Amino acid sequence: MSVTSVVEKWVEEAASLTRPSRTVWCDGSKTEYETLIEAMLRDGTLLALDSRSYPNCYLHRSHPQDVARTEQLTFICTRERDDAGPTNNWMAPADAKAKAGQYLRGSMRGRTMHVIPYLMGPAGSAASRVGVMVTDSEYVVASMHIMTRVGQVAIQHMRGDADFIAGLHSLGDLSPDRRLILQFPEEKLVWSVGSGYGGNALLGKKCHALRLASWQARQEGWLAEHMLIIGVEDPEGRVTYFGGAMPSASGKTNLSMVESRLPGWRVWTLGDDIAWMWVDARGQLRAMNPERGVFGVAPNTSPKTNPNAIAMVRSNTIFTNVAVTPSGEPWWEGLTPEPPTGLTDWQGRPWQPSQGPAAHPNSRFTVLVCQCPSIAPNWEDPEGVPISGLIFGSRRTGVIPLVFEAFDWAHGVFLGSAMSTETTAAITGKVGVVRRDPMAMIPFCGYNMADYFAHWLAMGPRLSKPPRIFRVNWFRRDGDGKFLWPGYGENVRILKWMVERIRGTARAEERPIGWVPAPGALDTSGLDVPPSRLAEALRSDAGEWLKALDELGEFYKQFGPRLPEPIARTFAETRRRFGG
Ligand code: SAT
Ligand code: MN
Repeated sequence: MSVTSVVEKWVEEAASLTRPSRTVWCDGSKTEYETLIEAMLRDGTLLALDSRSYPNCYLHRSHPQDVARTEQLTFICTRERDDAGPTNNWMAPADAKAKAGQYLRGSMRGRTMHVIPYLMGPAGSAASRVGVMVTDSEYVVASMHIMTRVGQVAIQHMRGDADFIAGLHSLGDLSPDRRLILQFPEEKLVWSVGSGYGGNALLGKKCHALRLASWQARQEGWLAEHMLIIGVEDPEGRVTYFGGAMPSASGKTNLSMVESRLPGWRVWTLGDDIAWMWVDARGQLRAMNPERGVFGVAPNTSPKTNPNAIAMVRSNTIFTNVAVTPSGEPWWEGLTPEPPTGLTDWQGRPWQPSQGPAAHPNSRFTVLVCQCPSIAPNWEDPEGVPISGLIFGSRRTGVIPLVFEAFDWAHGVFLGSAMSTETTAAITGKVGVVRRDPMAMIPFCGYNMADYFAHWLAMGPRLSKPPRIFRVNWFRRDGDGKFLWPGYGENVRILKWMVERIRGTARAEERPIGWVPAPGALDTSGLDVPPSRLAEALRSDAGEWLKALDELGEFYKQFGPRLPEPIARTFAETRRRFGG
């Protein structure tokens, strides 16, 4: 493989720090993938699953203390603390390197360092970007094969000798005490040590495609977002494209491949986690998925909740931290109504129901997105797809209605900035705690969040027809704790309303928070949701909202004068509309 001298020099530097016994350059070939799998089957890193029902599927069990992203160990390392902003952990670059350097010095002794040139985005796209990561984990190499485009194709897309994000990853000793995930946006650099799991270790994903890409996107005038991309096709065959931001493990993958329950309507999958978006010469927002695979949450994925995902993971899939049946099939909570007998849990122990879940709540499947039955034929279009609507969704038991639409672009940006959500097992820490998560980017925005809001606001005037912005909450419950809306396949009814809003045909009522579906405007045909229950799902209570706005005001305070004026103004207007 021909690489630039800058890449070679950086790889040599990484090797002189970590001291691997050999260095292997990855070419991304099928043979390379198979060789890695065989090696991991031999040393126990992977276990083969039943080859008849799950051909080419494997199970990996991670270290029990390395099962999710660790945000408290994740840092943005800019020269100026203010450039990371109050919502990010910050470390000065020199301090960060000194600290992580201790863990990385000699960390690859006796091991192989794999060099992975990877491309984020489809071949031939001006929006695609290159990364080069090194790692001492074969599991990470195999996962990167699935999640990104590895090999010469990456090098070919470099627009200069130094046009790449450099990523240094080492497992270290996997102890959380010696774990750091460090982003250096000014140096286009990532250092990650001490974790082999997910977004901590597959550096193309959150570290590159969100934290560093969001920094670059701001400088260059585009957006790197924690968003799915879907195309919603109506019965006449017209497709309307949406981007949708939702926090980790809150239904983004399910919505991205949702099987429509409305006759004639269907949803095409283009991406399930990350969208890169830019404004084209005509002022149209366009989006593409920089990834090639899905790293999806297994628990609660079932033929009912996500039939396309179930079909997608029946071959060529790496499962991580799921349980196994006696016949060697993967299993997780929710896959079947009752757990099969004789399960082995995610740590390889015989499972008893009294021990808690058999699969880890953040167990995952890693698989090519093109294996999804609903994959859009144009998902790799180098020009991306035109986006007509943006969706902000979070997980809230109360307060936030099922769906409503922003008055305009700036109001939509305000709604995104106001998002809060109940935490999930995708991050270490307590589950179910409400936390602020603007645009579902709190763990992933690589710079000062106040500047991020300003960047979003500045995109508006550049758009000839700004996408409509919608807020959704599938997770609202009634007084008895029951979900007010059935969700999953029925969410297509909400998407239909959005398409009709974009076309100007769906009716809505003006409320202090935005446009809410008018009675009868949401298609509930054949659905057992009485109008009163729907009204409850759509309700916005002034008392609840004023309290929520107080909490939001507290959150905004930390940004001081850096909070953009239109956000502060829209916040004040919303309070006023509620009589506050
Ligand atoms: O582990 S990841 O960060 O890739 C998954 C997620 O939390 O979205
Ligand atoms: Mn995600």
